[in-house]
Amino acid sequence: MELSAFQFGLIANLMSLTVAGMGAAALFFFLSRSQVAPAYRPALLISGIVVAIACYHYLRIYGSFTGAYTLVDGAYALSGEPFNDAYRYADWLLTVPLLIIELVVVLNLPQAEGRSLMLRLGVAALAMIALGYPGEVATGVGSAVIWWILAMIPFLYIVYSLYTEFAGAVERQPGSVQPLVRNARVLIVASWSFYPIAYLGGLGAGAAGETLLQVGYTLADLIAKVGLGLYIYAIARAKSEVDGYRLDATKANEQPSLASPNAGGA
Ligand SMILES: *C/C=C(C)/C=C/C=C(C)/C=C/C1=C(C)CCCC1(C)C
Repeated sequence: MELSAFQFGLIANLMSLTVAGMGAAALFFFLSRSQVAPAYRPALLISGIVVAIACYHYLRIYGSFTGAYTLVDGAYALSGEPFNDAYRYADWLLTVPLLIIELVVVLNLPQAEGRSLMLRLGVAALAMIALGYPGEVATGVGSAVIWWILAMIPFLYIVYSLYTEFAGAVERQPGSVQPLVRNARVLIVASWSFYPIAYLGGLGAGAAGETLLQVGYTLADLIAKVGLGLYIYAIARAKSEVDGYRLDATKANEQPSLASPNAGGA
C-alpha cells in the first residue's frame, strides 16, 4: 500500500506535533501543581505522568511510522519494516486507567466511593484495550469486527457509568465546579468515541483508511490527554478556591532576580 506525499506528510507532521504537545503539557502540569491546594496536586501529577508517557510513545510511533515508508517516485511505498501498532496499545494500557484515576482523584470523593469507581472503570478500560488489540492486528475484516464488538461492551459500560454512578458524585460537587466536571465528561465521551470510529475507518483498506486511522488516533490522543488534563487543572483551581486556598501573594510576587539587588552578582 502506498501513501501520497500529502497523506504521509499529514500523518508524520501530526505525530511530530503530538510529541511536542505532550511534552509541553507534561511540563505545564508538573509545574502547575503549586497553583492548587495540596489535596488536588496528585491529580495534576497523574495528568503530567499521562502526557509524559504519551510523549515517549509518540517519539517511538513517529520513528516507527517514518521507518515503515520510503520515498519512491514522489509517493511513499512500504519500506518492508512494519509499523508497530503495539506502541499505541501499550500506551493506552498505561494511560487510560491513569486518565480515569486523575478524573476521580480531582473530585476528592469519599474514599470507598472513589476507590470503587476507579476500580470498576479501570478494569473496564483494561478489558476494552485488551479486546481491541487482537482486532487491530488481525488480517481478516471479519475477526476485526468481532473484536471491535467485544471491546465496545466495556466501552459502553464506561460511558453508562459516567452518566449514572459518576453523575451522583458530580451532583455533590460545589456549584461552581459542576459545569466544569460535566464538560470534562463530555470531552471524555466525545474524544474516546473517536477511537472505535477510527478503528472501523482503518478497515476500509487502502491509503485513505490508513490515513483516517492514524490521524483519528493521534488527534483523539491529544484531546483525551492534553484536553482532559487542562480540565482537571481548571477543576483543581476551582475546587482550591472553594476550599479557601489562596496562593501566598507576597511569595508569588517575590521574584528574586528582580527584588534582590545582588541578583546575578557575587
Ligand atoms: C489516551 C488514550 C486513550 C484515551 C485511548 C482510548 C481508547 C479507546 C476508547 C479505544 C476504544 C476501542 C474500542 C471501543 C473498540 C475498538 C478497539 C478500541 C481499543 C480502539
